[in-house]
Amino acid sequence: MNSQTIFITGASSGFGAACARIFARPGNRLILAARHADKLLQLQEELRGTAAMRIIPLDVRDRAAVQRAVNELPEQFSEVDVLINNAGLALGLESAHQASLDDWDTMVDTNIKGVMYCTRLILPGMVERNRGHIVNIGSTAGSWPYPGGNVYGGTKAFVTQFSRNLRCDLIGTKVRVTCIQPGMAETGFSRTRFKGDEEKAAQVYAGVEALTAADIADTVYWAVNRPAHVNINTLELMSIDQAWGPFAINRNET
Ligand code: NDP
Ligand code: 8X3
Repeated sequence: MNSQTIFITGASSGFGAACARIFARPGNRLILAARHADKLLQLQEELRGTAAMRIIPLDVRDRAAVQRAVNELPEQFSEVDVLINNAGLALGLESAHQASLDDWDTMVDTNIKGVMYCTRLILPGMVERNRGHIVNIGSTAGSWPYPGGNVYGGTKAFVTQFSRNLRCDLIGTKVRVTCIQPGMAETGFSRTRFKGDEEKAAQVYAGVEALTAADIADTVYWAVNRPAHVNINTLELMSIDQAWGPFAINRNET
């Protein structure tokens, strides 16, 4: 396998950290971005001696900061081969009439705008080199509705359609685009969704053999390492313990 430069957003936890681990191979260069620099430093320490690594404390909602991060990449890291747009979150599970507008703003700013900024700022180099791969982390929530999924699911539907539209724009180049859509996976996701309530977060996975972060990283790695002429467009995966339910029916009293 050729050596690659891989830019991973949300590398401080869950899928992003697992992607860092799987791509940490000799010859590769990893750019690990997230807000929590302490966790990135820990990961860098864990992976010492594997790949070349650059950590970037970054809030993907901050367009100017994303621009700076890309502009200031040292030469060795400047030709990004793989961008993994993974940073993202769900906040709350309330119905639309009760949910927090601040939470909605944060999800839109992170899951939509963060993906837009990183893609728009890294993509020109890929097109210029006629080489690259953008992997967007969508979700089953972007295709399948559930109560309380309102804006989170909406942001992930954006990720799916943005990925497809990128493919249309990039036809004629060798730049690939993949949208990975995982179902429930046990990471920091539910802790964040329930704002630090560990008990509520644990209930989500109780008795379920959920997907793991390593499962997702393995899938990303597989998609990226297909032959250069093969583009995995969309890939949905779930735990064997998860499936769809029936439509909800409201039965009125007779
Ligand atoms: P985690 O909470 O474990 O990780 C989320 C990552 O996103 C963290 O590294 C966090 O880093 C980063 N992040 C959040 N906000 C920002 C921001 N503004 N700027 C930069 N980084 C940010 O959850 P997962 O690993 O599960 O989530 C990763 C992605 O996978 C998300 O997009 C999520 O929506 C998606 N997903 C998750 C599923 C699941 O069931 N777990 C299923 C389907 C999709 P930091 O806080 O340091 O900034
Ligand atoms: C995360 C999976 O089902 O909690 O995207 O929305 S779910």
